[in-house]
Amino acid sequence: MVKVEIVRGNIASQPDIDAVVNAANTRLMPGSGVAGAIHSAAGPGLAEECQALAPIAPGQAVITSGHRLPNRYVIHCLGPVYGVDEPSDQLLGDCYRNALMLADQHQLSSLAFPAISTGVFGYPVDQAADVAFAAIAAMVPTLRSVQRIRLVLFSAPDYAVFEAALNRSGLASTD
Ligand code: AR6
Repeated sequence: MVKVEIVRGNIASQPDIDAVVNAANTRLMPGSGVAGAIHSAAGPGLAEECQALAPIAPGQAVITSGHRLPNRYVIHCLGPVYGVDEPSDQLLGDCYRNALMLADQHQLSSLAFPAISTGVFGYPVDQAADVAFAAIAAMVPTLRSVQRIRLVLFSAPDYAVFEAALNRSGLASTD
């Protein structure tokens, strides 16, 4: 049974989770928003490890260790720039699918995502939420190791949008 949950908070402060997902840039370097929070909490060792894995393409995911984060791993996903990288819904779904596949391959039991592409990359939050939960719902039956999937929303309005989408998706747990 896979539990899908949403919380309001900071992706860099999820100590009970095996891997956090970074809303990365193609060079896997520190940036603003999620990438800034993750790299500053992880320390410079993360950017050093990332150098060998860059560049990545929209929809792709790569895994590194968590360095000084409270998590064992970081899974870096490059979301689509809305209106530029097309088809954007497919590419955004690929981020969630590829991150979940990597987590399962590494036998992780829990993974936390931010709302990929909804900041600097301009993806409308309501559409991004539906894409995220559709991709997660399609992956859940294939997962062997992952048991907990958390979406971490920074703002109260984004949390409300993701809460409504989670309820529509049929993934909301009943406990
Ligand atoms: N924890 C959780 N969510 C956050 C946090 C945080 N600490 N900070 C921001 N958000 P963004 P993108 C929310 O811009 O759109 C970077 O500079 C934010 O409110 O981080 O995929 C990279 O280097 C928004 O809803 O990611 C790339 O160049 C969501 O997380 C580019 O921006 C994603 O915002 C990636 O853009």
